[in-house]
Amino acid sequence: MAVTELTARSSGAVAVLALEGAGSEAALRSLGVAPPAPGRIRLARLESRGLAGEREVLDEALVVGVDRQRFELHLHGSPAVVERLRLELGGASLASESLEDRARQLLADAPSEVAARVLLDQSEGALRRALEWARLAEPAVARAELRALVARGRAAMPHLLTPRVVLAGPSNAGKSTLFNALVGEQRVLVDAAPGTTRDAVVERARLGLTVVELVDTAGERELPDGSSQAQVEAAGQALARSLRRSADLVLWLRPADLPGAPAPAETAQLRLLDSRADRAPGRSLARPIRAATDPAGARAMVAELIAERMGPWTWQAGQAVPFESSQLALLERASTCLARSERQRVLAPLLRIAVPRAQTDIAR
Ligand SMILES: Nc1nc2c(ncn2[C@@H]2O[C@H](COP(=O)(O)OP(=O)(O)O)[C@@H](O)[C@H]2O)c(=O)[nH]1
Ligand SMILES: [Mg+2]
Repeated sequence: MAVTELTARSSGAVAVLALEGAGSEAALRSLGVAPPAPGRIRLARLESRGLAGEREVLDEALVVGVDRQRFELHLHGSPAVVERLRLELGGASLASESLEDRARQLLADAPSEVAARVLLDQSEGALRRALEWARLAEPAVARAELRALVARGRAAMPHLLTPRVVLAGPSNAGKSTLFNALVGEQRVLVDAAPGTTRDAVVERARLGLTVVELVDTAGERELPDGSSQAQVEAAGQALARSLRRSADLVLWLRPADLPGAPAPAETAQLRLLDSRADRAPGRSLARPIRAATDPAGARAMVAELIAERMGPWTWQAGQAVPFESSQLALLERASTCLARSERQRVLAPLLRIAVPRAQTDIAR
């Protein structure tokens, strides 16, 4: 369950707290309130029960049933009451720390130094401060800020997640040899007999400035039908095809010493490499790879292709950057609501971003 304040803290008037997610009904009951049905509003006394079972009235509030797992408490608004209720609901510490905590968690797996610096800034509160500022700003100013955040987050996202690079191509093209050269150890069996690699092998490898998730897959080749070996290999090829679809970059190897092997067309996501180039001296090749004889050269070429695929990215120290796609989605929604000047509806997503995960998600 997430607890968010839908109104800015002030000394008086009305404060609105939203309870959302699994456990929100139970939380209401713990305050002595029967959860109202969706669309119903009930005036209720919010009570706390002390250790000895004594009851204390915290506030009298309008309790609104938004849907089965979402309720709003319209309180009388003293900050002390709001704070106390948040504590009663177990939401206070979560709300004040989750964005920073989340950034800190992701920091451990940052794929590059730049990504680590950006996540460090967010773990120190850069994004939270920007959101709190936007929450209190005039709608037009807030909207401009949200749009800038969304644009910045979109540009940053590919750099904050570890890119997946899939090695593909016909059997015996030299995929596993290149994989070993990139990972820097003899991780995968290399064999002259086609079909040696049947499942997918995944390793993290640092290439240039970026750590990538590198995937070696089973090669494409005609299979003799019927045999159990052919079935295993066919499953490996199907897996390879699905991994290629999810890749940020596919490196398709075509053996230079076997010209004419079919290869797909290049796209932004797929690059062709001329593998086993040392076996084809004299042929002019666009991207010669000699993983067996020149692993360092192969690493340099792949690092360059990855950098090209990621594109340029400028970033300023200390800047607020949304760092997860769920945050981007919420900010986009908030900015649309602001455009329609639905101030109340803006605040909910803006605040929800501060509590990005319900407790069930945290447990996972
Ligand atoms: N001469 C030469 N042989 C290579 C090179 N890369 C791979 N091979 C050989 O090609 C064969 C198939 O290699 P492998 O990496 O298992 O291909 P895969 O089926 O695509 O994984 C093996 O005998 C390798 O030693 C290379 O750069 N130069
Ligand atoms: Mg292989």
